[in-house]
Amino acid sequence: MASKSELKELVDALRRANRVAVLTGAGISAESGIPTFRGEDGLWKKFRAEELATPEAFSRDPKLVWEWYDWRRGIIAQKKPNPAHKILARWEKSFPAFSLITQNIDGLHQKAGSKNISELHGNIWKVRCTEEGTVTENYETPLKEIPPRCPSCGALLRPHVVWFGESLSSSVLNTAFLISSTCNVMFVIGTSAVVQPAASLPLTAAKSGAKVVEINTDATPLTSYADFSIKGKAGEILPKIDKELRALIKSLRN
Ligand code: BJW
Repeated sequence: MASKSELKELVDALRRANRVAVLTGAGISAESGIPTFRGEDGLWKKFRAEELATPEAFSRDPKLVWEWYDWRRGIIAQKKPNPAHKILARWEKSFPAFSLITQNIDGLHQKAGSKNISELHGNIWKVRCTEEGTVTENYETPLKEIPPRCPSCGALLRPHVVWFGESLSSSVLNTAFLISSTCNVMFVIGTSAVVQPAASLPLTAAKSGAKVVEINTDATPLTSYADFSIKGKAGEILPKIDKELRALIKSLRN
C-alpha cells in the first residue's frame, strides 16, 4: 500500500505529465472474477499452456482448444468492469494525452468505456478465418458449433488471440512501443511482466525517462525498476490515486 507522501509525489508527477500511458494485465480483471494465468488460482495451474494456447495445439486438436475458449467466453460474458477499469476509462477523457495498452483479451476495458485501446494479444470476442484471414466479432456463448466454421468459405475459425510463438500485430506493437517511448508516466497494472514483448514496454518507458508506476498484489521482475511500486489490488489502489488527483486539481482551481 502506498504511503500518503508516496501518493502525493505520484500525483504531482501525474499533474505535470503531458503523456500518460497504462499497460494492463490479467490482474486488473481479477477483481471482476476473471482468472489470471499465473499464481495460485491461475489458469496455467489447471491447464497446460502448450496444450491450449499454441498454434500447434490448435492444429492438433481444434475442438479441445475451442472448448477451452468457449468455457472462458462463458465466464467472461457474465463479468463486469471493476473500479480500476472504470477509472482508466475516465482518465482517457481527462488527461490531454492518455494511452491504454492491454494484454487482456476479455474486452472489459471497452465495457468500462475506454475507446482508444492497443490490444496486444487480441480479443476473445473476435474470430479469424484460418483460410481467408478475415476477422469478425462473435459474441455467441455457448457456441452452437465447436469448432466453429467460417460462414463464407467453411474453413475453421480460430480465436483472434495471440498464442505463444506467434507474432503480435506489428502495427499494434509499433504503436505500443511508440507510446512507451514518449510517455512521461507509465502505469503497469496487474501483470506478472514475464511475457514478451509486452514485458519490454515498461523498460522502454523507463529508459526513455518516464516514471514507471507498478500496481500489483505481488512483486514481479519489474518491481526493482519501477519508480513507484504500489502493492495492492488495482480496484482499491486506483481509486485512492484518483481521489488524491482530484483533490489536488480542486485545490489548484481554488
Ligand atoms: C493483481 C491482482 C489485483 C492479481 N490487482 N494485481 C524472449 C525471451 C524468452 C521468451 C520469449 C522472448 N520473446 C518471446 C518469447 C516467447 C514468449 C514468451 O514471452 N514466453 C515467456 C513466458 C518466457 N512470447 C511469445 O511467444 C509472444 N510472441 C512473440 O514474441 O513472437 C515472436 C517470438 C516468438 C518466439 C520466440 C521469440 C520471438 C506471444 C505471447 C502471447 C501471449 N499469449 C497469452 C494468451 C493469450 C490468449 C488467451 O488468453 O487465451 O497472453 S499467454 C498469457 O500471458 C496471456 C496474457 O496476456 C499474458 C500475460 O499474462 P499477465 O496478464 O501478466 O497475467 P499473469 O497471470 O501472468 O499475471 C497476473 C498478475 O496480476 C500477477 O502479477 C498478480 O500478482 C497480479 N494480480 N490480482 C493487481 N487484484
